[in-house]
Amino acid sequence: MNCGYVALIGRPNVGKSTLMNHLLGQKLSITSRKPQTTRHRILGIKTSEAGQAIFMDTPGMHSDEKRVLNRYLNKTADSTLLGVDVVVWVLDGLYWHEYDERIFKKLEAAGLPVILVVNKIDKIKDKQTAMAFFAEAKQKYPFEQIVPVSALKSTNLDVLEQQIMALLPEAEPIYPEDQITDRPERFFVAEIVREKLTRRLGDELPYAMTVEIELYEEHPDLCKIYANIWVERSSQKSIVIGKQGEMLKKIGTEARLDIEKLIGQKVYLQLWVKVKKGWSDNERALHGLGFTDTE
Ligand SMILES: Nc1nc2c(ncn2[C@@H]2O[C@H](COP(=O)(O)OP(=O)(O)OP(=O)(O)O)[C@@H](O)[C@H]2O)c(=O)[nH]1
Ligand SMILES: [Mg+2]
Repeated sequence: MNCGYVALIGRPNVGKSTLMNHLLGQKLSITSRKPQTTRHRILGIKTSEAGQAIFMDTPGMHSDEKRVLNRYLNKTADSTLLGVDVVVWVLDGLYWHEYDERIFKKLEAAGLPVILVVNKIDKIKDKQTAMAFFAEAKQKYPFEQIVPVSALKSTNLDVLEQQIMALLPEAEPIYPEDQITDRPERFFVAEIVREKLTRRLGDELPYAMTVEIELYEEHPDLCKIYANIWVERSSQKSIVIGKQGEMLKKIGTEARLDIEKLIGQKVYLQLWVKVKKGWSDNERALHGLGFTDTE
């Protein structure tokens, strides 16, 4: 049996989290149209007859390092390259971005086997251009494989999974076969609330929004959850609450339904919106909200 760690890396919004969820056959990592949706490294464990692949979804790598939060996200993505066995580099379609040069350098330095995944092929109509792009990519870097996929439609993911498995070292599984992640449920509860906020209000709310679980109480017939939504300005607070509280109610309902699915129990969810000025630029505030390490 093969077993090992697989880093999913790439620029924001290319579909890393969608890819991990579809490889696992379970929604674990939150996704949205807005870049920088993923903020923490998220482990997704897939055990099959061939062995165990431990995927690590990472925040997108990007060049804007002006804010403390952005630097934190890049550091998290970079540090994932330490201690993994295989790297899966995800691209959105058939083109390179100027920041990709930096990714090539990081990969060269890491010296790990790399699979290039060209994602969102459901949007690519021109096969000739695709073939030319793959040939060019082979010249650019000694990729182990170049695999076109559609993460969203689960196209070619079985092939990708086989290629990944073949590159993992021979080893016994690290995690029990029924375990799919290493984070507690309350972490994913906060993430689900953040997904609903990002999907509904991503354009209006900058990255300065985060979710903190204040109370998580499991009763035999109900799980009681209080969560704080932190924003930077009182104008953003009004946006989240909406006219007569309508927006917050919608977000709360959507989140509650997903949380109930995740934990398999009825949920009472109470959301509060709170203002903390300039948190995404203040190291101490970031730490207070759980961004405590560069894992
Ligand atoms: N058409 C199409 N869209 C996709 C595909 N994979 C992902 N997407 C969409 O691309 C957007 C970004 O997907 P994510 O999975 O959140 O991207 P990400 O790379 O994790 O982004 P960050 O966490 O921000 O770095 C979402 O709107 C997805 O639905 C695909 O194969 N085809
Ligand atoms: Mg993501």
